[in-house]
Amino acid sequence: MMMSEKEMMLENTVSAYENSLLNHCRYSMGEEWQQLSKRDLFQTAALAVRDRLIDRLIETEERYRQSDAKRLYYLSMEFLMGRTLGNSLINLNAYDACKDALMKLGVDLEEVREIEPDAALGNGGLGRLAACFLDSLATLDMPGFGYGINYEYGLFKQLIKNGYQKEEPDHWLAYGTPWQIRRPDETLRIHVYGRIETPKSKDFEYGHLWVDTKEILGVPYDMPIVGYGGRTVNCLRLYSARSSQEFDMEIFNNGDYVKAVEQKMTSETISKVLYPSDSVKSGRELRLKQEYFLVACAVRDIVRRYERDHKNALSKFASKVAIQLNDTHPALAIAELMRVLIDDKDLPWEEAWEITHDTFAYTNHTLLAEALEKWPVSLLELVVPRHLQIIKEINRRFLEQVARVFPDDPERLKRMTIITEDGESQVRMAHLSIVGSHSVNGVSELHSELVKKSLVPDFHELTPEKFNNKTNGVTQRRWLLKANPALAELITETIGDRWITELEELHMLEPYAEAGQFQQEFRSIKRDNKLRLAKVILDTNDVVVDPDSIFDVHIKRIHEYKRQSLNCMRIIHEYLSLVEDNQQPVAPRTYIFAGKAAPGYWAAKQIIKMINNVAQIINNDPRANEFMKVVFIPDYKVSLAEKIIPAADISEQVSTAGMEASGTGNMKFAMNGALTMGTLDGANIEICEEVGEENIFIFGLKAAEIEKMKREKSYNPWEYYYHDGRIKRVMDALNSKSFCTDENERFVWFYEAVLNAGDTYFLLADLASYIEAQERAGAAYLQTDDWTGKAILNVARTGKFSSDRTILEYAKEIWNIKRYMRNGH
Ligand code: 26V
Repeated sequence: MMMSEKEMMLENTVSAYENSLLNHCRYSMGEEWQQLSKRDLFQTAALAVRDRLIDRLIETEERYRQSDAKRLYYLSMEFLMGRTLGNSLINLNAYDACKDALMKLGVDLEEVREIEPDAALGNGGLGRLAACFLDSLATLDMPGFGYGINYEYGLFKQLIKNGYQKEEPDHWLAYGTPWQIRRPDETLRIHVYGRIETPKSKDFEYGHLWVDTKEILGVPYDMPIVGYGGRTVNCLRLYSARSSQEFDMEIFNNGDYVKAVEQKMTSETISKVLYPSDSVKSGRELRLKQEYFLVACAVRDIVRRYERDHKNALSKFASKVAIQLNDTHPALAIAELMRVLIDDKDLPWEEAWEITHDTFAYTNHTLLAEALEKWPVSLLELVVPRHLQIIKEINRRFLEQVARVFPDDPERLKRMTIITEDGESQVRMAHLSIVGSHSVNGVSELHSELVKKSLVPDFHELTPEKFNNKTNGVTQRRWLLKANPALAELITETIGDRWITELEELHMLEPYAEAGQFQQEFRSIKRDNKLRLAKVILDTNDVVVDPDSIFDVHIKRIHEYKRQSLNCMRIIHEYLSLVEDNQQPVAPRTYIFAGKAAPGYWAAKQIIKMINNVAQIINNDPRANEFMKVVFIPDYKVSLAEKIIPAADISEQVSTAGMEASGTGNMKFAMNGALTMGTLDGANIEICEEVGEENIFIFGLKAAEIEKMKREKSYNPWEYYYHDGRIKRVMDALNSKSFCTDENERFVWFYEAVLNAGDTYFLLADLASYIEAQERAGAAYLQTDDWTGKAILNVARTGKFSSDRTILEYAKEIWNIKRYMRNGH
């Protein structure tokens, strides 16, 4: 007799885990328990968890299929997943069962978890957002799936040598990963290069032939994504590039064995390495091939799945499929879907266009000019000639439409064209994304306004209904429940556990903000977290820090606009006030930095060096010792963030107003009871609205003020320099030998960039206001009960910033997808 689904599913009891562990030890690892190395132990535990994920993955897919559910596909070049073991156990509600089973076998789960390498398949905010979204989709029982690239090398490992960043490869797949299920049967053949042959017959209007192409195989690997409660397991499908056997054989048969192998290696480089830059434009052929590879695999897989479930009815495609473009990186998907519908499915242009436009939606994540993708027409011609042809036709029709609405306005056509003609001809991927989508969203209220008013005002004027805002969020399962188990437990004891899936419930903590007992427990948890971090700092930096000092934390990618340098200037100011003016800071502080610089971003790397030099001088000055310490913790990544954020008292969010699209770290800190020191930028504005002005430290110029100063060219940094002795002293120190421990004139570039090159990031304009806000924060910290109350209110009022809320908005307003609960839930 067949077993029912339910009977087949593995249980989450201690004894079931013990069984699984011992089974995998023997039959997957081929070892005896005592013989397992640390890494083997991780592998074994992961396999036991994976079995359970697979049971539920199969059940979930069946549920969606039976309901003929509309599906959302999230296309992203980056998914910054971090570690999976602890997170999956928590979401399966099996953490204690697995922990106890391991304990019975003499093993500590916490230690095993530390072995797992981070899946660092992303650079920063954009990639981590994608990971938080997948967690929310699964938790909400929604059919949402990720498509990405299975990079063999994730984001580089950062070492700090002599104060400088050094990069090392992150071969995270070196030992394989238990979290991926290889699906060779679903391998796809992708075509690149080649040329277009125009057939003679006229009735074949767009059906040109794309011939002489090279073929690459896309092999899918599925990572199960379990939602909280374990009911739903969705998946993230990552593609590895492999060479196509036939093609290699052809060269091989011609007798050139070495060339055949060479060819094989070239195909496989496509999924070799994640581009480590999050803004500086690359324009490189390999990056283009990566973007196209993702898009070609995803679109074909999506169409295939649709056709499997809906025989011969492509006209209904957009009612069953939504595709979200995570920035413009996968924008070629628009051309690829058009190509499939026209060339492979023989649909007329108009019909194909309607389907495409109704299927796609685009999220913009940055206004920085240098991060807006443009691809040279000549490169597209080489790599994807058929797609270029399609883009040209999209553009021709689009400009015709614009000219109808705004006749006799050639300047407007120039501003709006997808393909620029002046100088080197280029395709503007943002324009393509807007034209090919029915929705365009920014990631915070301010940012979405700026998208409409400054980035693409002409597009907003043409199709205002497309534009909308979806303020980012983060998953409280990873960033509170998992990262801060003690605080999570205190919250659950106090208000119950519904906050885990409905973060607005945290409001129920408000009445406890001033309660003595609660405050005391809250403080003691924060102190434990600080102790735990102090230990990490001792291990990595060999610096002793005081857990009773203010932990003032600035962690994120290193970027000039994020202004780690502003923080650094403020620290120098505080240090000089101490040693030269004998002015002691009101409360001792530990300044904590972490973050990676793009390997080719010189200024960002110099900022790392500056922080490390300042750290060295200050940490070795006995006069400063009891008041301040500065540490730069190397190799920032998701698993390190999970240790740092719960230990923070102050969260530094100090970008030049108007430049940080949203920020998501800001939300994680507030959720863990750190007070934000921030400018009115990105989501800081909304955090301020939620937590209240009295529970946040806001300083600096506003976006509109900066915009005005830029427009009127009225900003002169020298005025601030001469007008404020504190500012002059800091700048002069950087221009002198004071912080050049080893190399003279190391920071003269900075003095020049700020004073003689216009101070692009308005550092001097904001420094005085920043210093004053920090003094207020220092004084406030001494009012222990008040401070704790503010910290608790920050936790209580961050309900809005759950990615569950964000996903529900996308689902309702853009994707039109629903929840599909398992029977009985
Ligand atoms: C651009 C490029 C250009 C070509 C090379 C590779 C590459 C990789 C990434 C990017 C764009 C990065 C944009 C980004 O990460 N934006 C961040 O998105 C977060 C999530 O919405 C948001 O919180 C941050 O404020 C925003 O900076």
